[in-house]
Amino acid sequence: MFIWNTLNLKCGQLGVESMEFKRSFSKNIFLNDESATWDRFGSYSTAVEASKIREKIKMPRVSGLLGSLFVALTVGIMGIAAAPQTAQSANRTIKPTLADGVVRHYYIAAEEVIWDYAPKKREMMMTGRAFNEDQMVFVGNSDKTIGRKYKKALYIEYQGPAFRKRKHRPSDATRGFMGPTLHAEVGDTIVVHFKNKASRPYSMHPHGVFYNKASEGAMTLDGGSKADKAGNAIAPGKTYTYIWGVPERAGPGPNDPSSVAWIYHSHVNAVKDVYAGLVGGMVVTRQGMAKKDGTPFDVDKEFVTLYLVSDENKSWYLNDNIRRFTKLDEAPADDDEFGESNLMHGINGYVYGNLPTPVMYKDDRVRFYMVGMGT
Ligand SMILES: [Cu+2]
Repeated sequence: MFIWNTLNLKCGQLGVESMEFKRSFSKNIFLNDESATWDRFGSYSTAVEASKIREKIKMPRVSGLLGSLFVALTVGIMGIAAAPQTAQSANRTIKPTLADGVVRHYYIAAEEVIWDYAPKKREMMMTGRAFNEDQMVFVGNSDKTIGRKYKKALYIEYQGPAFRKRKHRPSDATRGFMGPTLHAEVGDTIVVHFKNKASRPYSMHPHGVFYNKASEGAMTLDGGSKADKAGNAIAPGKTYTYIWGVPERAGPGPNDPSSVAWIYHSHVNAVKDVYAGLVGGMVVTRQGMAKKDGTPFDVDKEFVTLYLVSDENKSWYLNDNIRRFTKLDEAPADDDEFGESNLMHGINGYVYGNLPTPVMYKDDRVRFYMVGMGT
């Protein structure tokens, strides 16, 4: 039994669906040798969480007209507060979107890495065997084809403002080339401290949540002051603070489960940036339904999955990849086969079943957030 919900989002290129497996459905499936990895990451302690949940439910809920007033007020305050864009000054002035919300800080860098679409080097959907001829079109490296590895730019999460130590989360095992999943409860404010460690300008632009112009993270031609445009494109080496409110409309609707998914992505050139790899998920939990970390308390494990044909022909790094991995100097003109070889049909950046198996246990309550972009 599933619960489905579908949202059609404003960028037009994207649909998000979230699917909840009921307890009985997850019985003994997907148990395999990767379970050990998950154990090492730890699992949720249900007893502790249950007492927190009870406390949470007793909390009065700000809603309706009062809630809207709070949003309007806070939005007004944020509009003024968001102008100074250093991390330090922003930390002092940022308020949660609703009075009982919290401010959640994330430290995220854009970094150039070599990504492997098929690290298991085998077809893992059916046979576990070496790639056949048809599959080698996409994953085979030759003088004229790039193969399974590409230079990409990805969002990488760090522990703090020094951007020195990376942050690791249980969801890392399956999120592949997606950026870290941002979590928030309705009423919170998300603060992203973004550092561009890549070689060209990038940004972070969210769907679903509230932002003023300075935190939109998109190249737009709608006027606006210099301060309004400061977050549009962050130059290499620079840092920027994006402030995103999480009003009620960003959360689940009345018939949704306790959380819904959105995405964020770089939007200097949305198409080229996303195909370069700069995209991540964001989960908003209904007010009163979140654990301390923002994840929904009625779910034990979440998997964010992005179904995307990564068109490496449209990535900023196509020429880099050609020079690095082939004997060509540039993309051959009118060569359909070359173009085809760079269309990577993947889930979270893994092709042919190379996505690490999502592991769940009997009685786990599991939620999949299924995100589709591109074609
Ligand atoms: Cu978008």
